Amino acid sequence: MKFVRWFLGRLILALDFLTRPKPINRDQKEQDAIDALTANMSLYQFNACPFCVKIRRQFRKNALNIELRDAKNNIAFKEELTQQGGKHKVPCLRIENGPKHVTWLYDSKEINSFLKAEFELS
Ligand SMILES: N[C@@H](CCC(=O)N[C@@H](CS)C(=O)NCC(=O)O)C(=O)O
Repeated sequence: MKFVRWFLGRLILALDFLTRPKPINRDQKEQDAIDALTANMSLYQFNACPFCVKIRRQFRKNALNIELRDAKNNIAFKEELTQQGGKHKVPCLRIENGPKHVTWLYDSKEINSFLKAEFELS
């Protein structure tokens, strides 16, 4: 079972690599404005999780430079996610709107809807 899961994970990563979307090219001013917004965000994720791959592809396609945090192998990130976010489930987008106002957005569909609304993606 462990091997099957490992194998499926590698397959997902290989398919992702072979079919990676090309990032859009914005003018520098527009990209800087988006980078300023995404600087307050980070994605807690697992490398081979299909839902995380879906979100990473969305980042890449839309040139969203959002920090990736490995919540499987990095104990500190795993604890942050569980204790501050509320559960050890990925993907989870952490959005910091000021030092005391942090949102932990779980579920790939919710994250994609948020990104579409926030950055006016098609
Ligand atoms: N419906 C969720 C499913 C997310 C999900 O099942 N994530 C798995 C990894 S693929 C997870 O976090 N499992 C918890 C764990 O392994 O500790 C989504 O679309 O984000």
